[in-house]
This record gives sequence, C-alpha cells and structure tokens, in this order.
Amino acid sequence: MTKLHSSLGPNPRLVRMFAVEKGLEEGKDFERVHYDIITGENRQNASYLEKNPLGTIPTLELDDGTCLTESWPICEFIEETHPEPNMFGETPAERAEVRKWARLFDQEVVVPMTMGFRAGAGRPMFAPRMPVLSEEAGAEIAAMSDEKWRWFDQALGGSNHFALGRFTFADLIVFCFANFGFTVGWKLPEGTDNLARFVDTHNQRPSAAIWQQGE
Ligand SMILES: N[C@@H](CCC(=O)N[C@@H](CS)C(=O)NCC(=O)O)C(=O)O
Repeated sequence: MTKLHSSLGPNPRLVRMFAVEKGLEEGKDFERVHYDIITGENRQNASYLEKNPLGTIPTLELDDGTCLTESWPICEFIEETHPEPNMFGETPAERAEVRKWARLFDQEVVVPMTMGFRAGAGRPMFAPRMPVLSEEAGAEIAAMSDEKWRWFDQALGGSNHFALGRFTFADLIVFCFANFGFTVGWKLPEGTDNLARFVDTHNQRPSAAIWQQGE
C-alpha cells in the first residue's frame, strides 16, 4: 500500500488534508507512517534518509518504492492520479491562477514565517539540525512575513477563496500555515479580519479535523 511518511507540522498536514479533500482514506488508500520530528527521528533514521535524503517530512512512498517528496508536488501527484474533486484548476489558465497564489504565498509568507519560527520559538528544536538566523534577524523576518499576511488579507477581501471562487490548493496552503502558526503561539496580525473569517470558514471542512488531532 502507498505510504505517507508523516509527522506534526504544516507540510504533512497539508498533504493529509489534501488527501481527505480527495476522498482518500487512511488505512484503505494509504498507510500513514509517523515520525517524531521533535526528537529529530526523521533526520536520524537511515531507512527514512534513503527515501528522502533531506530528512524532511512528508514523503509519499508508492507501491513500486518510488519516493515523492515536497508537499506541493505530492499534492499535484495526487491531483493527477485522483482528478476529482479538482483542486488545482480545470484548464491551463485556471491552473496558472491557482499556482500563482500558492507560489506567492509559499515564497512571501511560508519562507519568512518558517525562518522566523526556527530562529525564535523553534530554536531549541532547529538550531542543532540546521543553520538558523540570529534571534534579532528572526524577529525581523517574522515581521516581514506578518506584513505579507496583511497583503494576503487585502487580496482576499470579502471572498473566502484566493482563486477560481472555490476551494483550491491555494486556499489549502494558506489555511494550513495559519493553523501551523496557531499551534506555535502565533496569531493572525492585526487588521486581518478577512483572513480570520477565511480560517473560521474553512475550519468547518471535514478535512480540517486533522488540526484537532494529536499525532
Ligand atoms: N519544503 C518541504 C518542507 C518540509 C518540512 O520542512 N517539513 C517539516 C515538517 S512540517 C520537517 O520535516 N521538520 C523537521 C525537520 O526539518 O527536521 C515540503 O514542502 O515538504
């Protein structure tokens, strides 16, 4: 059976939510293999490092042993192998629109937000395993990320969807990183009422229950 190598954190949860949105069931369509990323098991387990030399989670291991890494491409693989319901767009132009929002968010929010977290509250966990910014630089980059959250709030306006007027991968990635923030004591920056509404709305999705579960 296909294996999803998974853990705490926004990236595996993004893939797990995507799988639920696709109607895929754990135990039936794939098996979930858990790693303790707090202790760094993912970077010490030789057999996992063979599957993903970066040691990061998630990895999707197919029946033939092929290992797919990086959460977004894993979601695109699932989209191609399970096209319904559509999450990336029906046409080339729609897909470009969904990927535009996801790419903007990935670069402008996810990168600075995670770098800020690793340099701040996440320092005890991450400093022994990778280079992290100084605390001062971490606070600066976290503030840059918050500024971009505000930009996304304005772009969202009165809608609950970033692209295509329906729930897509673009909404999913924003939702997952907001929820990641909440799990580590972050709050939506002031003046992001549109995003607060967006999060409340998508919290009602059955797939969002993953955020209420321990690992
Ligand atoms: N770009 C990767 C990021 C993966 C990543 O950083 N995963 C986190 C969990 S959300 C992780 O493995 N953290 C533990 C570590 O880096 O040792 C992706 O999209 O999958």
